[in-house]
Amino acid sequence: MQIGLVGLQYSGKTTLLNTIAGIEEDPAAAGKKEATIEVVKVPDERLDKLTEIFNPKKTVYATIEVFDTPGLRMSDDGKVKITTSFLNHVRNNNALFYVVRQFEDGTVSHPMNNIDPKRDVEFLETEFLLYDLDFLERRIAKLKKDLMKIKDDSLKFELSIIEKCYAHIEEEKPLRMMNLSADELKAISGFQLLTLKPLVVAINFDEDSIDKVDEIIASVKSGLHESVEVIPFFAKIEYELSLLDEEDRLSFMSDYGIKESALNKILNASYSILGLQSFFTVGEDECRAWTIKKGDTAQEAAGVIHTDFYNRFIRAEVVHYDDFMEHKTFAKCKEAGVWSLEGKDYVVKDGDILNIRHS
Ligand SMILES: Nc1nc2c(ncn2[C@@H]2O[C@H](COP(=O)(O)OP(=O)(O)O)[C@@H](O)[C@H]2O)c(=O)[nH]1
Ligand SMILES: [Mg+2]
Repeated sequence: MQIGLVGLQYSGKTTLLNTIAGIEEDPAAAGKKEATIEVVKVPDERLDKLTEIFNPKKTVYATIEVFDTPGLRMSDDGKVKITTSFLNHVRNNNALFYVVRQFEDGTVSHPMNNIDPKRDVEFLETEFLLYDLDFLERRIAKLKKDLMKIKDDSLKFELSIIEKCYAHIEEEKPLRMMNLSADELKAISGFQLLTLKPLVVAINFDEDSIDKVDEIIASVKSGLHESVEVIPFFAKIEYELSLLDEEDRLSFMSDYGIKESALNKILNASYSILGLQSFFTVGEDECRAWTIKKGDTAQEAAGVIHTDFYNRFIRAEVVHYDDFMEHKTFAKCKEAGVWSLEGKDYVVKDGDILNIRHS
């Protein structure tokens, strides 16, 4: 799963990525670096507790790939433009985080010259709408041309959906606001339409604006669909704190009034907008957290571990993490009746501990 940090140049994307990935950065590279991708470990206290109990040779956390897209800059004509290379990076992201800037710093220029996070969000939304509109327009023309040559029901179906999407975007509404059916979504999923991607807005605050966080978030939120999450973070402060040891970091964070780390906020928002959840596998060799979608079945979960487990699935042994922590061994879980043997259609719950039986 890949999330993309997108935004104007100097909004704090690279600082944010360095903070959550624990990278020490050369200040000279600020604002200029090419796109990078980091694999970020998903902290999970439940996995830490399971590790204490099983004492395995190896503990493997779930990971999420975070993509740092090169920022959009002002071009010679004084306009900020979306480039093809930018779009090529963003197209593959499963969810987008608009990183916009509230911090004031005279030494760091803003491509649009003044600080206005709401305007920056609107700018990104408008550019992405225009991109989708243009794409859909060209697709409609092509489908119509093809349909004159051949009568094909699947092409006709596609055209009807694309026209519906086009009409929606013409009203300046992002595609993620449409309630498309699973079939409709499937028909257009290959196009990587930008406004269809789940969205989180992340606002980068500085020390001086901590008091204004709620007010600014409410103002940015007011222009967006209710499904869009808006989260605050403090790139510079948190980057500096990330270089300290854990104890100092937590104590300084609370001094600043920062309740939750940027890493936690980003991961929680990602899991929530993408509808993800975790399950665990445990043993003396390895304790591990795996990421699946909410609603996935035991067989689908098995397939995430190994395709063979999917193909040769027989049953899944299931104990929920909470039950396991109460009883501490599988034998006691069985006695207490909280251990079960489930078939392939069992819907996995967040925090299930699974052992897959396969042939
Ligand atoms: N004063 C201040 N500077 C920041 C903050 N966040 C980022 N910066 C600085 O702004 C510049 C651009 O940040 P960077 O993360 O490279 O932005 P990007 O272009 O979006 O990747 C760097 O010099 C950062 O140190 C902040 O909250 N406060
Ligand atoms: Mg950058």
